[in-house]
Amino acid sequence: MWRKLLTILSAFLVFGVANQACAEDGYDLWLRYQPLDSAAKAHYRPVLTNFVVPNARPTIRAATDELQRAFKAMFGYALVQRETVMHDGTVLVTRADSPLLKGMDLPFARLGKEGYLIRSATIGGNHVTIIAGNSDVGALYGTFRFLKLIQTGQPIDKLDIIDVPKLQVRVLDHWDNLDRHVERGYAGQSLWDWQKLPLYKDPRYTDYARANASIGINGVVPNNVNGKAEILTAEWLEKVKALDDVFRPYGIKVYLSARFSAPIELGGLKTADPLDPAVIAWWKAKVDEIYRIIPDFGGFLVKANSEGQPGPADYKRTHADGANMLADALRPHGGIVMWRAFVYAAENPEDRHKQAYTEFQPLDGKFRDNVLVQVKNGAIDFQPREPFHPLFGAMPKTPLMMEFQITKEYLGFATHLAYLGTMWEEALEADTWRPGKGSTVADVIEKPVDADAITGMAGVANIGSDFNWSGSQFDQANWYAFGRFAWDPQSRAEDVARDWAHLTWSNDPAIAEPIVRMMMRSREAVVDYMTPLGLGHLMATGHHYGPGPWVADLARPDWNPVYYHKADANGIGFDRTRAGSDALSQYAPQVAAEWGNLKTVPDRLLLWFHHVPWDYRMRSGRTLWDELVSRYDRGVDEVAAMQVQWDAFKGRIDQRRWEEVRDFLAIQHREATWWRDASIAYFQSVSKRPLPAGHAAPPHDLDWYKAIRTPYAPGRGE
Ligand code: BDP
Repeated sequence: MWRKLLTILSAFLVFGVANQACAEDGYDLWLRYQPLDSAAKAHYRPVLTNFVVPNARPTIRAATDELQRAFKAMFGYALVQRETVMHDGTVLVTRADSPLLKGMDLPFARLGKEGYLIRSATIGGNHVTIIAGNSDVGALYGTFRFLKLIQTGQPIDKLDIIDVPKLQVRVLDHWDNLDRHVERGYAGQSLWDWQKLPLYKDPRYTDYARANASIGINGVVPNNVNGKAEILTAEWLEKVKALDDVFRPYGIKVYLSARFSAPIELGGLKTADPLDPAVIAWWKAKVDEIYRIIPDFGGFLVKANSEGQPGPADYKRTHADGANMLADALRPHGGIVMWRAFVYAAENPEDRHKQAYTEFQPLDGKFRDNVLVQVKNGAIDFQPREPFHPLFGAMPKTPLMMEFQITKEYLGFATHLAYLGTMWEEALEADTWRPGKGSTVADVIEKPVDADAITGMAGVANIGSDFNWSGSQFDQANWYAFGRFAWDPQSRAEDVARDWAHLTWSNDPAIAEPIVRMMMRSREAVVDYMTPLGLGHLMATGHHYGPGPWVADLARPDWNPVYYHKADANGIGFDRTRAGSDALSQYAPQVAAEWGNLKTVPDRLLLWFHHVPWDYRMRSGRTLWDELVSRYDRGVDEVAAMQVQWDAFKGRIDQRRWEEVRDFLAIQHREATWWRDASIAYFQSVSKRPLPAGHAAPPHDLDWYKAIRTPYAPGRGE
């Protein structure tokens, strides 16, 4: 009787657990390791029965732990672990110098520090799979790639793969404050529970590190660029060290945002002048202290003289003076400085588009070689669409790193489905024409300015305490894509989307392919319903939530949307040609010629560079006004189409994630309509044109939209 009860009970438990495993919530990201069906198991088993752990170095251990975790989840039982001797079906995760690889002619010379190879081979008569790099982290990256092959149902019996990252520093910038508020964060609070660190290390830190390592991210800046100096005190450095201890096995270095005035705030000095000997000595001592606590510390990220942050200009010094002083302190330890070029001076009446170039370009060649200048993809500020930043290609003697924003400050926060891979691809494949045709932004950031120069890419993270990490299921794709583009800036957005869709949703093409199509069109939809035809910076004040094209009363001219669209009775758009601000002259002549000419400028950048009459005839044959209205509607229609597509997946995707996406799409549709209606109501009040036939009038008058207030929208700035 008892035995019977136990059987029933255990059956219930097993059933309960299995059921739970099916109830996905997004926590597992793209590392879901779904159980394989018996055909797939039978297919893989001969190649995958055991693995060798030749040593217990932490990174190799992390790799084999991952292998085991994945194997258990996908196959339902553990791999056999061996010490050295190999058998058929062994996976060998190791380094180039392993005695087990002795006498084999493997192409390690091509792998650099972090690259890997995956090779099906025969050793001592046994069929084995070698996953190896010159470093342990190479082997770890290879392991994740190997697992991806299985997750996506690829064959693994005749492998010959080599992959090497094209950029060295692949870093996530968290805009997280010490009180856990995340500036421009829409995924809950900061992941870093500073209050409980260093003694309590949330297991999520390990899962975060796994996710990063799986896509090759090798650096983390845990604190905001608008940072407090306290992070540099001994008490906080101990907390940072605790994070670093978790991240190290995953090949991830910790960097810190450094507040330029820290010598005053923490050191009690009267100045932070980068040429002052006491300031230099303070930073040197501080850096030495950091390395005593965190020996593999990566270096500093600095936002200086931008949006109220202190910096070298406070002492009439240049950005190079400031960056070099920190670089000198870091150099003996191998640390670097990532110095941001996102600057626009408070009193400068120059077109904001031009200011970073004006300030930085003359400093080309003046930075120490352990400084990277970190440049946003566009010259204004992460808008849904911007032309590439004119600094790319214009500082050939200075390592420039790309800064993308993964968090969607300007693309609908967490709820709008907007895959950013297409936006980044557009920026990276843009031709700078410097020095000549075919020199894309990707080429500029990839090609070291000299043999030892550093290269890199930074992404402003979209990660927080939400169970799904990124605020929405689809925003995980942007974290994933960032890693892929940082690894290889020539990646194709569609391939990346497809990989992600397979890993995250399903290997069934009937599900994955429509998802890829949704993703590929999604960013353009946002552009259409928020800022079509090259418009930009039209959002409401402060939190940047919702439309505010009418805003004209902010302290600085270039904080006001009216500054950007310049709509008046005659037309709309910012004239950046020679007749206007001449920002175009900061680009190579060929680029300036193409974009400066109404006949050749692409529609997508028209109003970014030109002020155009409302009745201007577009390529479509419509007037500019009619085209503008139809773009707004096209954007909203696209969201409606995504809703229809998603509804068709009902019952074919796990319930909880499906419902979340369905509801978020409904929010997106409502907000897209709000953007469309408010923008049309406003621009019509200026253009005084009737709406083209077939396009509905906004349901409310302009004042109604202007009166909308959302003071508690998340992610506010500091
Ligand atoms: C803007 C954000 C602001 C950031 C700033 C930056 O609105 O919160 O501090 O960029 O990049 O996009 O420093």
